[in-house]
Amino acid sequence: MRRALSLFTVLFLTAAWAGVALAQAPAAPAMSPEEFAQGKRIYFDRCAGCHGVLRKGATGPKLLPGEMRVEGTEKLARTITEGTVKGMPDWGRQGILSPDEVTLMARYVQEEPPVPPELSLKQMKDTWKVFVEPSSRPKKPEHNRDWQNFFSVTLRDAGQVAIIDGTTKEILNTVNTGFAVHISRSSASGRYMYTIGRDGKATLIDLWLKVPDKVAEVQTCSDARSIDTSKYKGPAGNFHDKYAIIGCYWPPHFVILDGDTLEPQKVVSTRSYTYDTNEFHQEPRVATIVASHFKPQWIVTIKETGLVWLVDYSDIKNLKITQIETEAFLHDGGWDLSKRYFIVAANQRNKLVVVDAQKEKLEAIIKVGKIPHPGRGATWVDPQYGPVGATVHLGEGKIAVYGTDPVKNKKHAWQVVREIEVLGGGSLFLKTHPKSQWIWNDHALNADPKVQRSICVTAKKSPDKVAKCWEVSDGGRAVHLEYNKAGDEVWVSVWKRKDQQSEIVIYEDKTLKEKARLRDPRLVTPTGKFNVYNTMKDIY
Ligand code: DHE
Repeated sequence: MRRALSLFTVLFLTAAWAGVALAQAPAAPAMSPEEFAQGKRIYFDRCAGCHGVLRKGATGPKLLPGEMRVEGTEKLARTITEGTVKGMPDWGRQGILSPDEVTLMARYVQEEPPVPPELSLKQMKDTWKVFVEPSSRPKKPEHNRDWQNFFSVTLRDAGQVAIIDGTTKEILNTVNTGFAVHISRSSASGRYMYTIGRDGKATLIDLWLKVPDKVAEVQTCSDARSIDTSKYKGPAGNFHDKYAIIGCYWPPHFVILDGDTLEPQKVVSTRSYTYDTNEFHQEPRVATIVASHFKPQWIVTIKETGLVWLVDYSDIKNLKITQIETEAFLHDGGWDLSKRYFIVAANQRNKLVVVDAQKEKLEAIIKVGKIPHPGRGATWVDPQYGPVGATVHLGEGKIAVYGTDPVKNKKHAWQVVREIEVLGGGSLFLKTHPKSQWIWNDHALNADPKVQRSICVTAKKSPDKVAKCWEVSDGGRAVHLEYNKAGDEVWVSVWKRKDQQSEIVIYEDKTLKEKARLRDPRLVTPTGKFNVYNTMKDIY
């Protein structure tokens, strides 16, 4: 007769098995505390975004110490130097990590990952600084510039953003922010620009000051990618510019802050269960956040659990969150033309998720190409299919165009209606404007240097194939496209290494002719560019 194993026996066997497994894995190579600290910093800067803080994997595979020790330092160093076909950058070959740093990282990932601390509201408040109190800020702009045409430009490796006057093309200020600012978002009024660093430091910039500058800052986490503001006016205009929200990778939570001062008000953990198998997840990171123009509502996407949370900010003491089950690995997204539907990439699932923000439910899931990466996407009216949206892809060279009008174009709604071939994969962003005849796209992460620095345009009138592609510069990566307020210029970053001179190239949209080339020693590694008017109105 089979006898059931006692709990003691099970525990003993499990412990013994774990001990054997551990004993079989080679020991991690020794590291000094200084080397470990350097590895921790480089891991955070370059690796955590894809592999996760706990190294349990996300966009990239898991890097658990036992398995890494089996791989060994030499093989790991080769991968870090050469990258992988699955999309890991060739850090060594690009010269971003020196050979010594590559070896250090190959050793570091064999160590147990350190778990960064959680952050309480009190700890956040301890980092909070107001440089100019709201009562001391100007009541109207202190300059005669068209501030709605300012651009906030990420200077990634300088830990700054540049505020550039889109009309005169002058750099008005370079503002010290968090490390490697990921995005800038405008307040509903447009007067303030909010930035979020990868290190979780948020900065509030007042564009009405004589020289636009930061008026407050706070650190709400140690790893973050998203920030937005309250864009719903409300019956008495009482929500405009009232709140900001920050989405964090680590700790996995979002934080609601006062819009004028960045004083943290409330922290909400995103740790919960995956939408499909209901397994607990320790590190479900906040990916894109967008603000509704029609309701006091933020759309907060939780990457690993595959849940889209609709956060009602009308009463933050009695916060209401609607949790919508969608698909895992949510990443970047934005509104459709009507701003009723929110569309986000589930990038590792090769899908786009569509949420109806009005009815507060999942509307559709669209199968697209390999690793879609829309940024906020591009939206326009197609001659045949009516209102459409589009995404580019990291994994293949195509733009997928899908219908977004379930009322007048029901047959095509949430179906891919066109596939436009571009120069190759590695595309990060595409953009258009209601006044433009073109859809622009980049290929910033393509492996071929010529393609990396090339962009293409497709005509809305004849969208079956790209109309023109060209190299923006003789080096670097051409990345991220943004229109000016009038919708007649397109700005493209030429992102070079920190020790090289990067550029911002400005094209006349109508003729595609180069209009200006901004070269300035202050433009260190420019990437994302955010025009105040277009960001405030969600025009893309
Ligand atoms: Fe981004 C948007 C995450 C790497 C430039 N990026 C986003 C968003 C997320 C995200 C979740 C959506 C924010 C929102 O809308 O609220 N990005 C990540 C990563 O996890 C990843 C893959 C790795 C990492 O370690 O950060 C990553 N991103 C990059 C880059 O390397 C880019 C090209 C250069 C840079 O400056 O870091 C980059 N990401 C951007 C930009 C946007 C963005 C410019 C905003 C696009 C827009 O038009 O709104």
